[in-house]
Amino acid sequence: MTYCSIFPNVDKQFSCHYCVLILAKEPKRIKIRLTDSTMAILMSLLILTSAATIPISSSSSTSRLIGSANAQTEQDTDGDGLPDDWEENGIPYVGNDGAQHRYILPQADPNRKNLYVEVDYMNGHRPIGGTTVFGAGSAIEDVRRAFRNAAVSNPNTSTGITLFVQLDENITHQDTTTLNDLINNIKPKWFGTAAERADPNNITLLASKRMAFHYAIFAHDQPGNFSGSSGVAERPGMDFLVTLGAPGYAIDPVTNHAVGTRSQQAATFMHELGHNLDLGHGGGDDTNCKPNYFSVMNYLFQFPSLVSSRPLDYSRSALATLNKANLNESSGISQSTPPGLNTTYGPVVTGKGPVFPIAGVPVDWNFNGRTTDTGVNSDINGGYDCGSKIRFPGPGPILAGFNDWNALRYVVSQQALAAQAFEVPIEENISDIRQDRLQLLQGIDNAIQRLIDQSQPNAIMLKPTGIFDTTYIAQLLKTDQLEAAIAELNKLQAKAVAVFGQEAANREVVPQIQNLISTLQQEEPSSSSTPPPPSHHDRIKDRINEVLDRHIAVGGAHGEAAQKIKDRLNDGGSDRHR
Ligand SMILES: [Ca+2]
Ligand SMILES: [Ca+2]
Ligand SMILES: [Ca+2]
Ligand SMILES: [Ca+2]
Ligand SMILES: [Zn+2]
Ligand SMILES: [Zn+2]
Repeated sequence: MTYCSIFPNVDKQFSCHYCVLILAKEPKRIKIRLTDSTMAILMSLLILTSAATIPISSSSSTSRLIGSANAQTEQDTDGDGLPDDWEENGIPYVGNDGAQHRYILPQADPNRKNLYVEVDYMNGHRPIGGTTVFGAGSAIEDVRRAFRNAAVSNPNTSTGITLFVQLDENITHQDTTTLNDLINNIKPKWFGTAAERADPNNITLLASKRMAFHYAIFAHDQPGNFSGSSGVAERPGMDFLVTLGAPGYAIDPVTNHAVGTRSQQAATFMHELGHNLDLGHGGGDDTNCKPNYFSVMNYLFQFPSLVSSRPLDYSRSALATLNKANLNESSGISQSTPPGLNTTYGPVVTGKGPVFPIAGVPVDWNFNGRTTDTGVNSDINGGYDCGSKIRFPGPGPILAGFNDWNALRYVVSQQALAAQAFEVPIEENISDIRQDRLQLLQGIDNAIQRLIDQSQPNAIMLKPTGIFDTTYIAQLLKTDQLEAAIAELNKLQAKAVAVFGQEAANREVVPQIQNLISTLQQEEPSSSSTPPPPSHHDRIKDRINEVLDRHIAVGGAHGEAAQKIKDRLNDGGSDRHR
């Protein structure tokens, strides 16, 4: 397992690339395990004391009663990690009353795959759905649909997975949250519904629930160099965070709080859940930005910020392996499932990519205008935001295809969780989304240069006039002035058509311009032309200041005390949040 450490002083551009290894022997993690084993002892005691009323003949049936790891050896017809008995009758547990109870799994079917997630959300971060101006759709429903349409077959002859998302409760807002916070502080307090936690048998009830339910928090942001990262998850595991509250993510106009777009929420939820289900950024491996791996796990396709038409999906088939040291152009990228998906390859450098071919057709890997070369050596997944060494373009030249849906590990037992070390990569970041725009513009520059090189001398004459200079567009993109950028891109396209003709422009550059316009239209970021509205933290601070001012006005010792509090409040910097 790769060990990746946190680098304290890093270029912001790379701040999302790091991994942190959460060791199983990390003290707080151990605390959880102790709690679990204490719980197991407690449950065993409860079972022993109730032996008179419940027939128990061996320790193995004890285990089964409390739904331990032995459950894995029980019949699981549909292979979703939930024994048939749990799906038919509920997960068994013994309560304080000594009686056996069952935790009923909603919608469970022993002949169709089920997956369970409880979602709590920090104040202001309720997943988008139905009630906001972001649209009538729901981010969670987008993900449920993707699972319903999954490329997996079931014993009852249906296809797909029933994803049950329990959108539960609003929890206390905190500016930054780590995965360790989630595991050690938030989950013990907030896992389960209020009613479940109030149940007299809540300890064993919740222990049962957590054997089937993943736990997700829609939180604000992550600390330090992780700030701006879209999420974080155990791989494999049962817990994950979605963090789209950093400055620059789309703002909910009702609350004036950054929360991300519906598309970013759905994509990040599915990406982090994918890590829980044991997917890496390359599917079975961590090689990132593979053009032959069509999955929301791949940074090329997590957000629709590079390939605007990318489906919200895990990969449905394993495409042919690509060897960066020995590429065959006529073979291109093998056909995708569904066929004809848009992909992208690089390297993203002057004169090369990104370009956007579809799967199943020959590819000009070396950018020489022909698609007949063999033995090409080119860093085709390089130069993207996963193209640097720490972003895992891969240790060698081999880019393997992978079928995600066939490889999912649905639930991970508490014992397995406790025993493993987690490798936690830092995820796609708001600065990556901005960087993607510039990379798309780089692709447009390169395409125009190819058109100039291929075209008539009179077109070459146009080169020094600078009519295809994109510096101004780059400036607009860097400052989030996306509407103005779209207008300029439309002008650029009209110029390209006028100079090079419709056919050549359509071949090289119009699809690239349209792709960039489409990604910008989907991003709905805050406009930099209007200052960002104050966060709710700042508004609360303003209210406290108002109250303190009234006390200060009273004067005397009372006023002085209030003044001291006010000084401390305003020294203690909510700067980081703004
Ligand atoms: Ca099952
Ligand atoms: Ca099932
Ligand atoms: Ca809860
Ligand atoms: Ca070629
Ligand atoms: Zn927030
Ligand atoms: Zn990831």
